[in-house]
Amino acid sequence: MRVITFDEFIAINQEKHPEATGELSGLLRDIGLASKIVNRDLSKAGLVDAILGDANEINVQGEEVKKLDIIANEVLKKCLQNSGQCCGIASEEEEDFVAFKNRKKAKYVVLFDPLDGSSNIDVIAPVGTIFSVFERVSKAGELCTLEDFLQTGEKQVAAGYVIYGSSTMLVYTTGEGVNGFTLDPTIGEFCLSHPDIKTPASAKTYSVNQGNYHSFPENVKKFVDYCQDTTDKKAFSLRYIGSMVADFHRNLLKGGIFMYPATKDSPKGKLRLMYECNPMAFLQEQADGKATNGTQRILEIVPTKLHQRTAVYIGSKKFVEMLVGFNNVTINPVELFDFVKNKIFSNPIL
Ligand code: AHM
Ligand code: MG
Repeated sequence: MRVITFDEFIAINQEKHPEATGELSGLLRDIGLASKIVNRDLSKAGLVDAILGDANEINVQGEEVKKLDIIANEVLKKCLQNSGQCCGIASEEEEDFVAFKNRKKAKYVVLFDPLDGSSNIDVIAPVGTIFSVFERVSKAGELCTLEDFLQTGEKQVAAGYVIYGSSTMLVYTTGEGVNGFTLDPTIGEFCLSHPDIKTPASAKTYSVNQGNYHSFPENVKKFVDYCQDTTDKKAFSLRYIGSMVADFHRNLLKGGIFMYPATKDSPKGKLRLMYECNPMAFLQEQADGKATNGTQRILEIVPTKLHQRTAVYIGSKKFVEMLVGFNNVTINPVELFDFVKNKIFSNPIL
């Protein structure tokens, strides 16, 4: 079977668009390169902790040992600045956006979470890099501005993530479907392994930090009750890693719903609109799924600040519709199954 690398795939797609200048292609290739560097550094994470010392300590070479999320942030920032196609970045790890003074002519801004779920590194669970690309709205030739970053998710021109797990995989969209590439470490290339990913419309996996149950909104409680209700022999499975990229990736491929509602500790939701929810929502919609904050499509939320948080419910279409439907239900959990069967699905999933 012929192997198609990520770079090749981007070039093939570019040819389908005679108007394309190659700038976005170049930018995506540079994000691919940055993620390979992050992947290399992550593979040494155990060694760094055990042998070289923790963050804020000095290693044997007399250098400060940095936390991996700081390293990942620096790697992405440098690769994007070198890229020539990016006039500025905003990162979950930076307080403010960074305008690249030497890249005033570049067309794109990139927002990213350099290492999502980084608390999982200590226990060798999967983590990821999430990115979101917008075309700037300010004038090329000048420094980019906050307005370039604070655009609604609908305006994204590309988005994706890299999951560093048992394999490393890059998944991205430019609005023409979702494709996944697995890193072949022997040749150092991301190779097309998951073409045209579509999420099953319904499934039996739900992902949520159920420890927060008592502070969930009522509809989320009802939904969780429904998933646990055994009266009709349903077999839902709770799967929650606590690393959005990993939970999202599983549900994207197999179907399911990922939820992070507003809770007592995070009254506006925990996850960030610009670095986590928007890019994942773009991918999920391109894979035939849905993403909402409970009342509004994630991609339509008008951002007011870079680090804005939101509740998020994302995944298989029917699951997300069911959850939103529970907003209007006042019946008890035992009756929920009938409600779902009669009111939400014309063809029941079960
Ligand atoms: P981070 O960006 O600081 O790593 O935090 C985001 C992570 C997500 O990956 C994950 O879905 C969520 O936090 C888990 O939160 P919790 O431990 O509250 O369930
Ligand atoms: Mg994160």
